[in-house]
Amino acid sequence: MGKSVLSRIVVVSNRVAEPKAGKSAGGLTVGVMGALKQQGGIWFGWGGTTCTGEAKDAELKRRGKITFATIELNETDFDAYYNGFSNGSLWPLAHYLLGFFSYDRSQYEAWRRVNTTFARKLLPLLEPDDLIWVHDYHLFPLAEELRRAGVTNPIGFFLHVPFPGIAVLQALPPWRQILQSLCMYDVIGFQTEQDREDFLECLRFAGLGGDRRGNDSGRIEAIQRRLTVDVFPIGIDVDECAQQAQESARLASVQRLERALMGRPLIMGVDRLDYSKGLPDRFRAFDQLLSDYPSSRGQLVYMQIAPPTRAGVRAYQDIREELEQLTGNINGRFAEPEWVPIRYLNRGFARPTLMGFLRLARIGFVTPLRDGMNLVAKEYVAAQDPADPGVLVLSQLAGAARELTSAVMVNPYDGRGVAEGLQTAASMAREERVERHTDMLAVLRKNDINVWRQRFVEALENSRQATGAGARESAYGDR
Ligand code: ADQ
Repeated sequence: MGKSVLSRIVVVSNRVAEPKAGKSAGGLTVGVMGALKQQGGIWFGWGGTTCTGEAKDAELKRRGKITFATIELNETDFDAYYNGFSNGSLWPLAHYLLGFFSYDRSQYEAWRRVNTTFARKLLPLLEPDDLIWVHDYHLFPLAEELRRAGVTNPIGFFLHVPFPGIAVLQALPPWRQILQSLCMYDVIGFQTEQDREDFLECLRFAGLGGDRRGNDSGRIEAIQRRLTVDVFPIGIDVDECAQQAQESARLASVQRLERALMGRPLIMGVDRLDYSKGLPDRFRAFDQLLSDYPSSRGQLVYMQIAPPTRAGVRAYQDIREELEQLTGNINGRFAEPEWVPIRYLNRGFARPTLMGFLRLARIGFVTPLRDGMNLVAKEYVAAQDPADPGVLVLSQLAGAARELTSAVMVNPYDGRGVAEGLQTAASMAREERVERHTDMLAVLRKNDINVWRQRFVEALENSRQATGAGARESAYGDR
C-alpha cells in the first residue's frame, strides 16, 4: 500500500454501541471494533437520548485508541427520522414488504435534517487522512452532506439490509435523490451479489451511470464519479461462538432447558421481533408440521426467542399480538399434560446463554421473508458440536442462503414446504448432518468477521489511491 502508518477509521452508524465488559457483541460491533482496535479511530453516532432544540456537540469518551463520539438528536426529528422514514419507509422497502410501507414527506425531510446534523457534528472530529465508514440505510445521504461541507476523505458505505430492485424502489417518492446521494461514496458494499446487481440496475434505470470500468468488475462510474461497488458478506467470529457455545453447557439456564426437554429434540428460532423475520408464517409452518406428521406430536419442542424492538412503530406492536394469539392457539390445540409444543419468549438473553441454547437445538429454524444476511443462521452453525451437529432449516430469501448452501433450504411463504423441511431435518441421519455441517463451517471460516472488515477497509484505502480522495490539502488541511 506504500503507507507505513495505518489510517484512522471513523465508523458512523445510527447508534453507537460501546461494548460492555464481559458481554460479547453482535456482528456489526465485533467487525467495526476489530478495525478500530487495530487502526485506532472514532465510532460516531446517536447516543440514545433526545433533546429539545439544537443538538449539542458530540460527547467524546476515549478508551485507548478508540473514541466513542455520541450526539443527542432533536426529539421531534428523531421520531420522524427513526420510526418514520428509516423504519416505516426504508426498512419495509428493503425487505420487499410493501404492505408495511408508508411515506410521509415531512418524515423524509426530518431524515435529511438528521443526516445534516450527523455531518455537522462529525466534521470537527475529522482529520485529513481518516477513512470514513458509514453503516446502513439510516445514513444513505451522509456522504453527500459531508462532501457539501468540503470533506474529500474516502467515504465508504455498507448496507446491512437488502437493496430493493428498481420496481420496488420506485414506490419511494425520493428514490432518485437517494440513488444520487449514494453515488457520493467511494465504496459501496452489499451483502450479496443480488443486492449489488439490483443497485447497479437502479443506477442504469435512473440514467445515473453504473457501467463497469475496465476489467475490475467492482469499479463503476456514476454521475461522473468513480466508485467501487462490491459484495462483502458479513460473517461472525466463528471461534468465539463455538467456544461460548461449548462452555455454556455449564450454565444453569442451559442445563435447566436441557432437563426440561427430557430428551426431546429442540427446534430453535432467535430473532428480533420484526415482521421481516417471518415469525407468524414460521409458527403456522410448525402448526402444519404437527398436523401433517402426527409422530412429531409429543416429541418436537419449538422454542422461539424474540425480544421486542422498534416499539414506536405500530406494525411492531401488531406482530407481537399476532404471535401471542398464534402461540395460544397452537398450544391450546396440541399440548398434552407433559408436553407443550411452542415456548415463545418475548425477551433477550445474554450471548453466552443464547449460544448454549443454540448448541442444544437439533434444528436451527431461520425463515425470514427477506434478510440482508442473518447472523443467527451463521451463529447456529458455529455453535454446533461438530461430532453430532444439528440441522439448519434456512429461508432461501436470506442473504445467508447464498453461502450456506448445505442448509435445508425452504421458501418461508410455503408452509407445507417448511413443514417438510423440518421433518427432513428432524429425521436426518448423523452422517448427513456431519457432512452438511462441515461444509457450512468451512464457508464460515473462509469468510469470517475479520475478512469482512479487512476487505472493506482495504477497498476504502484503495479508493484513496484510485481517486486521490483525502488529499492533504482538503477543506481543513491546516487544522
Ligand atoms: P438483524 O436484523 O438484527 O441485523 P441478524 O443478522 O440475525 O439480524 O442479527 C441479530 C444479532 O442479534 C445476532 O447476532 C443475534 O445473535 C443477536 N440476537 C438476536 N436476538 C437476540 C436475543 N433475543 N438475545 C440476544 N441476542 C440476540 C441486520 C440485518 C441482517 C444482517 C445484520 C448484520 O437485518 O440481515 O445479517 O444486520 O449485517
